Amino acid sequence: MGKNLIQKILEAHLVKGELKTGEEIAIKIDQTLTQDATGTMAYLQFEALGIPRVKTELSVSYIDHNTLQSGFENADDHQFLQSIAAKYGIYFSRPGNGICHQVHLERFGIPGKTLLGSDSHTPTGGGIGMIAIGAGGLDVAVAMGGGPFYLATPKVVLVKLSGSLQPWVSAKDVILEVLRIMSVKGGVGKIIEYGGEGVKCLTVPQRATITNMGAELGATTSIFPSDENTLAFLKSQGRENVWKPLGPDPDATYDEVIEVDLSKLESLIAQPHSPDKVVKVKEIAGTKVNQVAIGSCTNSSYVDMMTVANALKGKQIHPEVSLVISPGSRQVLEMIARNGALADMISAGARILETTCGPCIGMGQAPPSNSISIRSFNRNFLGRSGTKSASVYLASPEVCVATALMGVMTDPRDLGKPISVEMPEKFHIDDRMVLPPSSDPESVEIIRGPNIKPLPINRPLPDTLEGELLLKVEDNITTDHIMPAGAKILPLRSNIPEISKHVFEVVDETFAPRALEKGGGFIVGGENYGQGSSREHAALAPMYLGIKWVLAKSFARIHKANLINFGILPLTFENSADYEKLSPNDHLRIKNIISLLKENKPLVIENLNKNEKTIVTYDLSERAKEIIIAGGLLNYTREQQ
Ligand code: MIC
Ligand code: SF4
Repeated sequence: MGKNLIQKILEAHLVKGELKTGEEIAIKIDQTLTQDATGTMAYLQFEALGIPRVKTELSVSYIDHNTLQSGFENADDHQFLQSIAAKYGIYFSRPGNGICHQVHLERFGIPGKTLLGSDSHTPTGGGIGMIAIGAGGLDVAVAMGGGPFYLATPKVVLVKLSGSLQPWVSAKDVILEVLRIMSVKGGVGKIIEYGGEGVKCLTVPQRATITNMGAELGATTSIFPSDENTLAFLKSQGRENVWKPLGPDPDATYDEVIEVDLSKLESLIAQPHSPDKVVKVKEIAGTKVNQVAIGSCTNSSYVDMMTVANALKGKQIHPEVSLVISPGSRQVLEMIARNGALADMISAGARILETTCGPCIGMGQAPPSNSISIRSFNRNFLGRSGTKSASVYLASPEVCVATALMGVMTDPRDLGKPISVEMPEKFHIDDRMVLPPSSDPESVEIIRGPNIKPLPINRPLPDTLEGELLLKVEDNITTDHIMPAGAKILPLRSNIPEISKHVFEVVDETFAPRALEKGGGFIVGGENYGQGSSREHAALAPMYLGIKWVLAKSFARIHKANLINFGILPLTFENSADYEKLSPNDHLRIKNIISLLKENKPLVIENLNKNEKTIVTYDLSERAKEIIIAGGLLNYTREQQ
């Protein structure tokens, strides 16, 4: 029987298990990436493993999230990361070099390889034919140490593209259409493989926009075949030597097939506060907009920037709109600076930001109260922009620039003659902002500023857990709800005692102090609990606050793995209707946990206030159970060593 592309790459990397849907497998990881917001913790964990040098083919540490440096914290983290990279054999992409996913695609991605990154948008690498997966920092630390990555064998969905994109319609509209069809939880437990005639009209950066935002489907990753377009991109980056053709067998089979006719697509937009609340731009055209932001790892490629610059050339943005633009990499910024496009942006009134995540993660440029902001980014979760009362929409750079010019939401077709930007035959190549590791690691001193606090260590799981239900939340709770980011909180990523004070702050400001006062407790959630980012702080900080289990209707993949890694039990209802039976402040108890887990039997929550019982189950591999019983992956790995 023919194989699909995913089966081929997974098989070539299989270390343990069998490729049967739902069964746990372990795969070899060729490359890793970290960014600074998750990296400090990942490298502290790598240190704790006691391995002298990374064992991957390539590991890169990027600085792109925390670059505001409004205090000493970010700058201290940068020094720590630079010194630890030099010591342990990791390439270091300096602040200013660009957003990890874009730089990795441009300079390091290789078709057919596996990439594990401590950032949920690592699947951007799928645009170049890699299996690129987002994970918690601890999983990435283990992979850097040569350990395999464990995952449940996903289903493979073929998104079959036909036709070609109409003028003014772009890659963002393709992924928004897939989000409209599948929803933010439609991809959980699945990998999305793109195929069909339509892939031929998409360049690597366009494909990367699509695989990047596949993270918003909850999918494990997304991938495109490696073909002539991949070769052309690698050639233009001076890296054609790493190209190889890769695709599914002609008789490959899939668990599900979704068809999208590119010719029929028009400009789409995701409404607040979820990337799947997608409508046609023309349905809401005319709505007044206060801010437009163009950039992020989703839409800041050379062609995106040139399209925006061409649309702005010789014009002025609307007087009531603030337009901010952040090119994705130094390569792109330097190219548009040299060819004059940057001057066209500046002249039109755009505010130019560093080549970093910036407003995407609330690092500056928070919009006004009750305003409308439209962004070429990938997430519009409540409060993520830094302004809780703002309404954030997501759309293509084409829609964004048209809106910035008109002051109201605008279908870019209204701008008239379409803009066509060719992919350059040669990109500007200058890797001097990527520092190779030291050839004399012994001599490297690791620099630790006062914001770098030691890792909190968890205790093994007790047999009886008793305490209070501290919080009950609804469906689709994101990691931005659990562990908010933004300019005030992100600098605390290497300081768990401090950052823990902000857990669930957007939902309930009393959560963290109550958890501390009561010595911990429990959380109940709805469907798709923990969707969004890979930040392990959404598990690590609750662990620090003493949270021992989270009971939800279902979990998002990365967050569930992070809960396990930090020894928090991810429980699910045997009967979803029991969600109604539990209320905040209920006093709860579970007994005989260890033996029941080992026997794979359901657990019973006794509600001591209401004198009721709730049966709860779990979907945990034997390894995951052992990790939780040990009190987390670090304890478990040490025990194994
Ligand atoms: C995000 O887009 O939410 C982030 C910030 O890049 C996160 C990582 C983090 O929280 O540091 C992600 O997507 O994993
Ligand atoms: Fe950075 Fe935003 Fe991309 Fe996350 S989604 S890596 S914050 S640009």
